[in-house]
Formats: sequence, C-alpha cells, structure tokens
Amino acid sequence: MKRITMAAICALCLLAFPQGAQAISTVVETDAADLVNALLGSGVTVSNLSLTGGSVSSGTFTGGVASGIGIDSGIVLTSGNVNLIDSTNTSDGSTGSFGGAGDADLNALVGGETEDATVLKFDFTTTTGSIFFSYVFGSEEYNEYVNSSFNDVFGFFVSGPGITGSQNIALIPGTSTAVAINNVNLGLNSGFYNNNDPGPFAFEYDGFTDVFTASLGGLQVGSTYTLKLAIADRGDSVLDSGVFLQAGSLGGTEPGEEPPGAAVPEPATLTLMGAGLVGLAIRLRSRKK
Ligand SMILES: [Ca+2]
Ligand SMILES: [Ca+2]
Ligand SMILES: [Ca+2]
Repeated sequence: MKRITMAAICALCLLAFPQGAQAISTVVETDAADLVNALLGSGVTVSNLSLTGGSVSSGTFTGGVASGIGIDSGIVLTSGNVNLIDSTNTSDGSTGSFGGAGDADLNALVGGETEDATVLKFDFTTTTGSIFFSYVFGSEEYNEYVNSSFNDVFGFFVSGPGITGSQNIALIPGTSTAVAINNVNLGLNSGFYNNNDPGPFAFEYDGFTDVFTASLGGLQVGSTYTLKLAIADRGDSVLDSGVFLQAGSLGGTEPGEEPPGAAVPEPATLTLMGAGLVGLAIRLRSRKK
C-alpha cells in the first residue's frame, strides 16, 4: 500500500513537469529485415533474419539527439510498447504487457525467469574480424525498482566458430558486467547513468545509460556467426525497458572510424513520423504468486 501511495505522489509530480517540444519519435516495425537493414553499416553482411516479440514491442525511432538520449535514429527493441516512448516523462510506470515468453539466455544473465522478451536474431559475416554497434538502454524500472527482483535485462549474444556457447557483448564499459537495472543506476556505475525522473529529457523512460559501443574482435573473416539481440522484463511483465540501437552502426569497424580503403558510409535517412500515444497509468503492479 505504501508503494502505491508513493507511486501516486510521483505520478502527480510527473504530470506537473513542463512538457518539452522535441520528444523522440517512434514507429512500430515488426519486419526483421527492415529492422536489421536500418541497423546495418559496412563490413558486415547478414542472413537468416528473425524477430519474436509483441505486436508493438519493436520499432524505429528518430529525434533521439533532440530528446537527449544521444543517438539520433535507429531501431528500438522493448519489453512492452514502443508507442509509449515518444513523449516527455508523463508516467512513472508506462507499461506494455503482451504476455510473451522470456528468453533462456536472458534468464541466465539475471539468474531467474524473464517475460515479454523481444528477440531480433540473424547470422552475419564480417570482413574485418570484428563487429561493432552503438546503443542506449533505458527503463521505467528506474529508480524505484533498482536492487529489486524487477531487474529488466537485455543482451547481445554472439555465437559461432571459436566461441563456446554464446558470448554477451552488452557490457558496462571496462567491465565484464551485463547492462541491467541493478548494474547501472544512480548508485552503481552512476557515471554511465542519466536520471530522467521526473525529467529533464523529452523521453518517457525514467532513466537511461550513456551511449555504449558493443564490440567483439577475434572473429574469423568470412565465417558465419549468429547475433541475437534480446530484451525482457524480469520479475513481472510490467514497466517497460528498451534498448535503442544506432542506425547504420552495425559494422566491421568502430563507429566513427573509416574502414580501410572504404568510403565513409552515408548515414541512413529515416523519415518517420511517430504516433503520439501517451501512457498515464499510475504504477500498480500485479505480482505473480
Ligand atoms: Ca512488458
Ligand atoms: Ca516514465
Ligand atoms: Ca519491467
């Protein structure tokens, strides 16, 4: 009861917060090829694309720099509803709950069952022996549910020749620690964390990371590997989390570096209009027995 009362007070604070004009814009996209093509840069080729998740749990976004998240455009995978993201922080607990299954690799990362997983998976080859891409992780679980069992998580899992099982390359910089609610927040690795509760960013999620680069070297040039991008709720299926991947950043060289003998790729132009659906739900959790 105390939790609900506090949530109601926080929600009123959020409603009173001034609304900005430059919110991030999102559009639902559930075609795996369209998502991967938006992410793809140079030095990597892809095949065997697949997407599992909810009907509105994946999409594209624009206006990310204006909103303050540090990546201007790209694709977004969530544990809920991408339509809830494109506003200022209007709710303390925006939720898309689609009754989806969890993901075994994510269960292993957090030591328990996950729910509402969205998984984009494909095979790739690299011309450089490496892969790179840039991303931001954000969540509605911040800051109230830090260090609780509601430890929403995502992972970028690479498998293939020379790799035992699968290797998660979504790590806090300079560590072997997975990026998750309980691992990067106001109290832990806070230098990589941006608080948005109740503002100031034109973005629904209550907190988010800096822009991180996922990378893996030592791959065999021309050999086929699998990359699985996965995100899910932990503890229950409510309060969304999302990972935002930069358009054109999946490539064989570090973002911002020109590959040997190649022209600098033109940034993909996305002309996408967002549908403005705003979640105003006060946080009321429905716990599993
Ligand atoms: Ca959910
Ligand atoms: Ca929020
Ligand atoms: Ca959640």
